[in-house]
Amino acid sequence: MANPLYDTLLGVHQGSDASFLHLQDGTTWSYDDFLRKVAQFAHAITAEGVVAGDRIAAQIEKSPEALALYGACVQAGVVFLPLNTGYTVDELSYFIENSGAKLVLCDAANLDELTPVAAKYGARIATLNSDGSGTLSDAAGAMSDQFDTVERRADDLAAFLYTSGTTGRSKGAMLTQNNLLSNAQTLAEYWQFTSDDVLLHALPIFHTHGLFVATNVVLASGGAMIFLPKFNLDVMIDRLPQATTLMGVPTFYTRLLGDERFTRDLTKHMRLFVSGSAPLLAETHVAFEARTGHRILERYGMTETNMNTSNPYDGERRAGTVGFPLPGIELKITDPATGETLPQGEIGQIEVRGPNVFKGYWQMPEKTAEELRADGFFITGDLGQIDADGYVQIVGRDKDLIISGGYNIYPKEIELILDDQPGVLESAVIGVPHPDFGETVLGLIVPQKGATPDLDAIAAQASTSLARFKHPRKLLLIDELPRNTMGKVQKNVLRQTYADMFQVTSA
Ligand code: MCA
Ligand code: AMP
Repeated sequence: MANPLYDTLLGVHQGSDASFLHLQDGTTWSYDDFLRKVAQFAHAITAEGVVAGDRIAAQIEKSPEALALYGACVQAGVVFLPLNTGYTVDELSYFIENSGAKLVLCDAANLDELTPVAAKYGARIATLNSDGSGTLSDAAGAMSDQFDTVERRADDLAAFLYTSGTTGRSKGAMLTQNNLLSNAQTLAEYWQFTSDDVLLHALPIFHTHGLFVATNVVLASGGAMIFLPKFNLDVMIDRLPQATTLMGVPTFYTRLLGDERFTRDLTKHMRLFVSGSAPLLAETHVAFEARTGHRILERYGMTETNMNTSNPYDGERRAGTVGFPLPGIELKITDPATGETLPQGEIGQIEVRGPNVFKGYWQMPEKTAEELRADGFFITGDLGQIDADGYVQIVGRDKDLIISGGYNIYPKEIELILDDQPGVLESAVIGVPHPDFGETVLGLIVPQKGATPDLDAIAAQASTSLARFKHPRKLLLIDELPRNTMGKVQKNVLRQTYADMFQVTSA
């Protein structure tokens, strides 16, 4: 095969009049409409001098054209690097520099700010706006709607997704064509997707969940998507009757349950609700079933691995678990100290191996070696156990990570900024339970002797360099940080102390 990912997920639909995208304005794109746009964009990026293996960094709003850009990268053999639309210029500069992107795509509203950044790192820049307009679209409009697909091998890179690290520096996870393709095919089969499915798509498309799970599964099965710019409760309730499936983070489900229009009747035609990216509380699972009669199917994945486990489609979907390893994927629980496999039922670190596991972190061989073993097992940083029936349960994290509404936040990145502020001796950033986002960010600051740091000024400073979703929802001054005998900050103690800060109510 010339380009496995393109040929299998996209090329097979060439000439098909079947619906692919139902948009909020009532219009529909067929597969053929979409593929012709993909080809035009492939010409447009090639005309910018981008060749196979180069990176394109894209901070663009969700739109059918943004999705076509992803397709264009696949068809042209270019490595697609999607970026959270919330990232600040500071954050973007790092990604552009680190990835060595040849072309940066942004919204016209951000062009002035990003032009010098792109120039500094030798990248070209073009625009693609939320309504599909922009300099790239203008160029594409004049191009042929047929493009000679660039040859790629299964282990050639298809995408970079940055994931933050415990040191505060983001790492570019290198994903191959086969990482994406094998997972899409496995999931489509496991979750029984067909061309009759219509997926209600309200996730962002700059992360694994919305792009490589939701979108690729639909492409693999030839179904359609109701493609919404973002999660909006009224629109979700309005569009649910036209859908057969929904994929979301737990916040989607708690928000739906919080609305009395979300009833058994509204969902009676639905085939499947999938949840992931963050733990789904067992009480949400139970409340959802009581309200709708559907059991949410929870699965577990990571940027570095796509999806690893899933509750069964036909068997029992067990609340509080993430199900079984997917076909072709091995999962073991090991002792963090020795790496030895632990007996069934014991808690340890979760390791996974399979065609889904990424190739390593871009230009970070030491980081890669720390997490990806020579035998192919990837150390996820999650702690779990396997019950007597084989269900995997995630019981915690070995890594210092906060997941807020499905977005990952690494405390170190925020602590580095807080520590730098006037009057601050040291800080600790923790995740505490939050009724809407699952967890949210709390910043604890220890002042220098005799100093009274200005918390408002500190919050303002943090907001200039960090994306909004990473901002501490609250900053508190405390006398000292609890430490163990080794001098390590005991974040578990802090998490217990401040657990009720944002008062969680049950769904
Ligand atoms: C928005 N805000 C947030 C978040 N989202 N703050 C913290 N955490 C968030 N997740 C900010 C907004 O900028 C706004 O700030 C304020 O919080 C309230 O916004 P609101 O309108 O309530 O939020 P929203 O726009 O409705 O978004 C919430 C959301 C969204 C729908 C839950 O965050 C979302 O779509 N999350 C999904 C993320 C995702 O796809 N994760 C998958 C990663 P202000 O008030 O100042 O304006 S992939 C992954 O994790 C792995 C591989 C996996 O297993 O899937
Ligand atoms: P990311 O780095 O964005 O890819 O996030 C991956 C992390 O999200 C995993 O390592 C887990 O900690 C968490 N995660 C994903 N799915 C689940 C789930 N169903 N339950 C609990 N945690 C999850």
